[in-house]
Amino acid sequence: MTNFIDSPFIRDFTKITLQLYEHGWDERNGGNVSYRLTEGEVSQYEDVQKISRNIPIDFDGADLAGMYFLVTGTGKYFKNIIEFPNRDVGLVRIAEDGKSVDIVWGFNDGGKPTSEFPTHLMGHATRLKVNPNQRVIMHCHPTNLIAMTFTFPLDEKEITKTLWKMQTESIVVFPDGVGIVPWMVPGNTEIGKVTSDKLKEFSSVIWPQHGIFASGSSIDEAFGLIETIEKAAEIYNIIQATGGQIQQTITDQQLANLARAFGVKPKKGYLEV
Ligand code: 2HA
Ligand code: ZN
Repeated sequence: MTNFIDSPFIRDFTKITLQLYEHGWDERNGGNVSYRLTEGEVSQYEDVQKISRNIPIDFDGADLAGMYFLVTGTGKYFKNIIEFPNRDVGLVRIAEDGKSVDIVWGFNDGGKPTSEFPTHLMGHATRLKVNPNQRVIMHCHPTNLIAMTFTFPLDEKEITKTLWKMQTESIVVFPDGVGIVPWMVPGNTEIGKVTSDKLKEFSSVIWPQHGIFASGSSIDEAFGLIETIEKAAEIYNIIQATGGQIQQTITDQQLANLARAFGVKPKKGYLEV
């Protein structure tokens, strides 16, 4: 029997937290990731059957009772997770009353889940209603996207269409567009409520002058969504930095053609065709 630390879940999780760091999107203790695991996945590992601690959460997670989440710890640095997974990451199970979590693996220095955990849980609950395969919530600080939130109007339709037009791939990866919430203090249930409300219709949400909050059916999907949005923002910023003169772009009709060819549905009312 292998130990959980040697499982593919820890391998995939720690690989991505290192990549997020290496992209420069999770400086210091910036960012947080949570990954829903099933009972069947967890029960293969004998060393996750025991509850080491129970800690209260600032959120009523009754809808998620019994679910398991692998989650980054509060104050932990993404650059270190690969080296100290059982210290910087924990596997938690939402307790029956939904008001606390049982730590069943990790956080072995007395740590606890990220300050954004209530927001993650609200996000999981919302996205599970949209997509039964929902597994991952990923928050990070992508440089170009943050920069764009200083110079671009914070309008969902405008920013989505601009990001769609920055590269052919965009509309195929995020046909549902990108949501935006107002600037808010992070790490509390208020930003959680506003963000999860947006996640009803968008798979990712921009936190202006802060970063992005993205969801997905897998670690690769959530990461790929962020990568694609950030790449589009980078192209936008390069265009601005090189004079901003657009000679040609992808038209709304071309975006519609792309969506049809790839079998995706662009957000209703966004394309003028
Ligand atoms: O975990 O990124 O938004 C640190 C953050 C909070
Ligand atoms: Zn953050």
